[in-house]
Amino acid sequence: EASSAAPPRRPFSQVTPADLDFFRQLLPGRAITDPDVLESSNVDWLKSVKGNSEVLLRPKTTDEVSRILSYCNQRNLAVSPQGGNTGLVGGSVPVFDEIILSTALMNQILTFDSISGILTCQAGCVLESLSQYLEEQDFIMPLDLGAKGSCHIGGNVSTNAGGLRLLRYGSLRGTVLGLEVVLADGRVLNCLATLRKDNTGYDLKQLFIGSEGTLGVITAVSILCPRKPKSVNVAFLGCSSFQNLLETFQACRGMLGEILSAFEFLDASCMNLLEKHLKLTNPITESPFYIVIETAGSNAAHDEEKLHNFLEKVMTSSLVTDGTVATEEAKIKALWSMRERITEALRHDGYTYKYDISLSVEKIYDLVTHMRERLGDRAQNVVGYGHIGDGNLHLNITSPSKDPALLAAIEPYVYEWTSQYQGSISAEHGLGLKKRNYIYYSKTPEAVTLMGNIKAMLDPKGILNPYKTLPDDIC
Ligand code: FAD
Ligand code: 2HG
Ligand code: ZN
Repeated sequence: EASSAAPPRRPFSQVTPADLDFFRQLLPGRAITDPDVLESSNVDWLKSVKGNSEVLLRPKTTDEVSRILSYCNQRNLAVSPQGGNTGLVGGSVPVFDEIILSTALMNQILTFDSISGILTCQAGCVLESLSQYLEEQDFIMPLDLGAKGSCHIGGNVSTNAGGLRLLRYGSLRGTVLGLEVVLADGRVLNCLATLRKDNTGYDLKQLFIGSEGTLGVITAVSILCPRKPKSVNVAFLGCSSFQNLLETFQACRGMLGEILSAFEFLDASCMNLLEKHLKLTNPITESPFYIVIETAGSNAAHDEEKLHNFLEKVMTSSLVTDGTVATEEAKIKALWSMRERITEALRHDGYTYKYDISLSVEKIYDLVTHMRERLGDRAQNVVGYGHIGDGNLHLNITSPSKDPALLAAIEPYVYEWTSQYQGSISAEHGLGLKKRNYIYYSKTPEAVTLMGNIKAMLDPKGILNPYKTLPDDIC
């Protein structure tokens, strides 16, 4: 892609046999050079960015991470931190020969306090494993996303992932209470507090949330977890227009109030892809738009009554044309997969140009309509879905293969359009390699310069995840 094209390799050292000896001694059996294993760690989930690293390190402890970074910093060796490698902006894989530092073996739960609901764990714990662990104790993770089976909590924090429950439990900037981070020179920064309130000076952990591995390697996380709701309902509804969908959202907020835990949408083009590529069956009659509403509460009768009243209202007023409701787990899961598996369906549809924007919710779908008109037959599919409750649209455009002419018709138009309405060009996925140079569409030059100053202070040699997040003119 135009701007994601890799910049020239910076003058880092190259890994020598002596370096390999050091790593092998430090991490017996866990300094991997087998090309078959490296192959998958060098490529991102979308298979759109491919690095050429010859070393994959799998530390188990914070001390090992500290020794690795201290050594790499002295030797001027670049490092690309990697969690579950599900990131969507080319941030999790090396661009050239950066050493891959994986958290895959840092998967220990450290403590869980069942009174406060505070979980402390290593960064490499898989999100779904944490959810399973917590559910046994009647708690849940405050975040959930389609990549839960692979993504690591450290990767989630490093991208400040939003996901499907943000509407209810807020962003990781609120639920993460503490972090342990290894800085570029190997120093361990212990900010692993487990306090709801702590206004002693600057909140340093916030710097590492969403900084995509460019400022430090997160080794442990403490996070505030909600109680497991006793009653969960999911409604899958059809709407004849986006305007009706917005009005349904308004009604939903008013009538479901505190039990609303998700309000997500997909358009008919997404449904076609789910049917075509994943053989999923539309549970209701065909509609231009579909909504997934989840309620989570503590009293089934109360929740069901509220949901019933809401559904009656939106159906009698024709805001919603058809719908189905699930209360048992298997059906809830099936309905959720209509939303969670769109990204997977898109991957089967060819090369995908992905946009992840946030904007005032009334305007948000205009972009999809504009792009369909603008691109006509040049695009294979133009689809819109996302987190309506958070004002976050996922616009995805597919073509049979990479298509520079199509790309030129999409970018920078999409970014200009978003910027014109003061939107964000990356609502929840980050900038990584692919979007780093578009940062100015959402941030002022002064802000970006200050980001560069922070990077220079924390990582003066620039060894941590080079070519990512910050634009090429900054570092
Ligand atoms: P990786 O992909 O391995 O890494 C992501 C970034 O974090 C990279 O820059 C990497 O260098 C850095 N990093 C990883 N671990 C560390 C660490 N310990 N310390 C420092 N830096 C680190 N995102 C959303 O926000 N909401 C969604 O709903 C959502 N759904 C998704 C659904 C699917 C099917 C897929 C494939 C992706 C989805 N994503 C979503 C993208 C999302 O960013 C990631 O899934 C997740 O947060 C990344 O975690 P990971 O462990 O895979 O990190
Ligand atoms: C989602 O909400 C993810 O499903 C992925 O953030 C979005 O693939 C995408 O564009
Ligand atoms: Zn999303």
